[in-house]
Amino acid sequence: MTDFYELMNPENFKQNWNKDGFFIVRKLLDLSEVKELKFICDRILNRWIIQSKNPEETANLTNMAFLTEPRYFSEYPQQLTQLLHLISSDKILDILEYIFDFLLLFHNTQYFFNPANKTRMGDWHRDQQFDAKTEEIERLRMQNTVGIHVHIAFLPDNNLEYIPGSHCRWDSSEELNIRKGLNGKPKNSEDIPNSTRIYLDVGDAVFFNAWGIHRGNYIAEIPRRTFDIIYGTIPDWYTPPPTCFLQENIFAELTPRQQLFFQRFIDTYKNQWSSRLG
Ligand SMILES: O=C(O)CCC(=O)C(=O)O
Repeated sequence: MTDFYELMNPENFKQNWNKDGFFIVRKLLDLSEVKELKFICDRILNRWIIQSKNPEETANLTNMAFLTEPRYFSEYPQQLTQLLHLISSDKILDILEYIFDFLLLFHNTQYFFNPANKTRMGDWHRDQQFDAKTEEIERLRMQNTVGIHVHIAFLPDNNLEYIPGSHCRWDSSEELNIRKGLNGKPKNSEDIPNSTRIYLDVGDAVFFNAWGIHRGNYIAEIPRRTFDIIYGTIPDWYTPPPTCFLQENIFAELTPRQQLFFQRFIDTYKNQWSSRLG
């Protein structure tokens, strides 16, 4: 078994993060970890599809969110612990602490999968654009906050495309036309310049800046199973839902560092959660 810390080169990670907006960590997880986590996430994905209003349509989506919702774990509490272990694992937190000189918060989880039969290329976007009414708001979010995706491949995955360096600058006019679908440009145009495709093998992870220009491709015929964890600073435009984090006793098997990590998430949002519930 490869020692993860032997493979790590945090100085390169930091350089790539600053220059390109992403870096790849090979073999973040070993094959046995992937096997167990894929089993759990596939079970949740299947349940989410079956319990949806229209399972046929749902199976043609590209990802699901909120895998830590309590409804998935009433019969399998241990599996929730396994997911929480991964989200707050030393491997990931060590890297995040190395890249940033302030603490990041947990935000959410997603699971990307190949659609059942509707292949399509995704739209180019920056995550902070959603619900931003003006460009000024987008730019302020980009300057003042951090959003980071950690995609972990459970199967080989080359579906993510990213424009290196776009995380720390505004769009060129060509990019803006595509991203906003202006002047006859489709939002999923193949013509966007300077994009790069990210290749992940089983167990590899890419850490990418959610504010850079990126997109996914969704190919029905090629199985895709990529777990995504989102970390960041507090977004003032969105409150993540509590999922499992209002339940008692979910941290019993976590280390003190892990408990502290999730407690910060709970403390940040608990007032907003209780005012919504109340
Ligand atoms: O990997 C993908 O399919 C795209 C991910 C993405 O666009 C996102 O998470 O914002």
